[in-house]
Amino acid sequence: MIIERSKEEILAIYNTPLLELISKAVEVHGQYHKTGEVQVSSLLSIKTGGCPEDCSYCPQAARYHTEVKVHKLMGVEEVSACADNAKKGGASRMCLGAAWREVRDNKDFDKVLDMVKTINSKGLEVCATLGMVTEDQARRLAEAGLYAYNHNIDTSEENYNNVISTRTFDDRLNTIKNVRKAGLTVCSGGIIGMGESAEDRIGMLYTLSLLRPQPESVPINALVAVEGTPLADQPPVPIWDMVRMIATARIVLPKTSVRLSAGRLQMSMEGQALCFLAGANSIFAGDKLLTTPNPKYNEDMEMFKLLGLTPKKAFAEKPEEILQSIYVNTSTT
Ligand code: SAM
Ligand code: DTB
Ligand code: SF4
Repeated sequence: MIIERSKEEILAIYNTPLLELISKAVEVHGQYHKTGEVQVSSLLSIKTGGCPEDCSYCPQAARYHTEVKVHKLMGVEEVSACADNAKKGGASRMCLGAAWREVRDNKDFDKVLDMVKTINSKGLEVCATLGMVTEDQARRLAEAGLYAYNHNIDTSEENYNNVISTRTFDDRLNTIKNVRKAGLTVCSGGIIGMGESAEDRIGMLYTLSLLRPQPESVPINALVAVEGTPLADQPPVPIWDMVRMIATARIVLPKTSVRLSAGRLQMSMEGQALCFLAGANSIFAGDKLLTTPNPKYNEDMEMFKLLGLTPKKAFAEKPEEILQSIYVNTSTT
């Protein structure tokens, strides 16, 4: 059963003495998840840079002078080859990212729909993060076999305008609603390490925890501070904050897949082990995230071996109605 908690209650959980917090998170994790199983997800930037938005953490915003090279939308064949590689490497989920403010109904979108169809037919969970979508666009993605749509709320409602000014917190929630209406699973989380307060971190988890159903997937990113962005000089996130954030997410979003996302390059293996213990269900594997470096694939596989982790299979917890639509889609293609 999902317990509705106030911000104060969530803050109290976040501020629990660390070992007690981890111990509570371990208990919830064991109740709802297969401990020792971690999903390997693959991330691919299908359209890079040149984005009109002003997200202050993002190296892909056209207005900041970063080293990111603009790249137009990739071809379906190339994306299909990347999916084959990801699958060979043990990935069961693939996330396609595009540096768009929103999806437009044009040839590029048709191409993305083809990418989704192709990757879905390989038996991978396909996730996409393409900016704002209408209900109709979300439905077309669902029909193409999309499993999840990622659209992060990034921070608390109160802090949102300090981070992004070209769209509102409500715009984000509205896209999440559209995604839900189309029958897709929701992936929405945020970033820590942008100079936000503990209350902002909790405000973000509070908003996510109130969604009904709660998001199936919540990525927790540690800021990757990129030269040229307004947040370039932010100090790295202490590992203890990451562990607290993951453990708190685990407790207030008991059924959700909590994803240890960006920022692992700065984390020790011991630190990551604590994150898995505290309830992290997934990592992005591969030498690159969207535009920034990620730990080497072989090192991650060594970490799995050392910690006794096994990669999770695709569609392990798929809601019944989405499973049915996948079977319909794959049987007609
Ligand atoms: N343009 C789409 C959008 O904003 O929804 C999709 C791509 S965007 C890069 C996806 C998410 O990546 C952002 O919402 C943010 O949470 C995360 N992200 C971007 N840059 C990051 C950074 N430097 N460090 C950590 N996370 C980052
Ligand atoms: C998410 O929450 N994190 C991923 C995925 N969703 C799309 C993106 C991380 C991007 C990190 C910065 C970069 O590599 O450009
Ligand atoms: Fe554009 Fe997404 Fe980066 Fe914001 S986070 S600048 S919307 S690519």
